[in-house]
Amino acid sequence: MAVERSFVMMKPDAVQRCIVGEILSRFERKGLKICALKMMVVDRPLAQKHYKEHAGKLFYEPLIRYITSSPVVAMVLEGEHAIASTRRLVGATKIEEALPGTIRGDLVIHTRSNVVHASDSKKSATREIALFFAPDEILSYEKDLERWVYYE
Ligand code: 3AN
Repeated sequence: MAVERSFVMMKPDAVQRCIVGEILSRFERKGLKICALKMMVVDRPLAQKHYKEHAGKLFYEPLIRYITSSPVVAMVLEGEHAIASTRRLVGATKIEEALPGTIRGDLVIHTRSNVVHASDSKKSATREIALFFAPDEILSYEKDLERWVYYE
């Protein structure tokens, strides 16, 4: 089984709009395991590292301002194909392409304030998890219901 870990972040607008529970619940219902979870303020240096591939783009400064504007909830989610699965649950970046049923398709109307981030590849997941979490903040544990989530 290809068990992966993804970095997922509920962004400032998710906290301000009181939809953290709704978003978290969608990941939990899918069967993803929460291995780390914390509320924090993203400072500018961390925001710049996280969004380094967007440096210089027109939306870069507003993006940094937005992600540092209010607390976020950062998480590590684990499961079979967790990276692709979380991206599909999250939905497309361009909001006009985010399908109903996805988090963005159901809860977002504007591309910048798109409530949630999820790693887009194994490389990004490894990098982003290390940026936001110390190794001892990430827990490995068994859940009894896993035999029902992963029935063999
Ligand atoms: P995703 O969050 O779907 O991985 P990225 O990494 O391409 O998307 O973009 C990071 C963030 O930058 C997006 N979540 C969104 O907040 C913002 N963003 C991306 N493209 C645009 C755009 N064209 N206009 C405004 N903001 C954007």
